[in-house]
Amino acid sequence: MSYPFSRATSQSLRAGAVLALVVCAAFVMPAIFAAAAPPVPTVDINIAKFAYGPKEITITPGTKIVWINHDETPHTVTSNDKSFASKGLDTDDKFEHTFASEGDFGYICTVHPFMTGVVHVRKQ
Ligand SMILES: [Cu+2]
Repeated sequence: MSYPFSRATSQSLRAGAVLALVVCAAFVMPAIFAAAAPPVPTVDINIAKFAYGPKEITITPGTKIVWINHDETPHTVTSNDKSFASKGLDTDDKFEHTFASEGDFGYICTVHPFMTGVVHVRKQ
């Protein structure tokens, strides 16, 4: 009499199939949504010769700025309103900040306060 055995096998196969579907959905669905999400617009600001380049920039909300220190000297990116602040950036170090809302964000290098920059965030 193999009926009870095959019934149990069938049930465990079905359970396995359901589990496989759940696992598949858990891993594949987020990937689909991630692929559908638009990429975050990104702008680089270079730090070189004790200056931010460009020193002044206008972006739209949701844009990410990446500051890159090309100098041999450490610099920081420290906003006047303290809404963002990097650590000391060594050569080739990067600091990034995504600007969610509109405003004018002035910033300085705390090591060299004569180094200033400003980010204007404006809806188009
Ligand atoms: Cu500096």
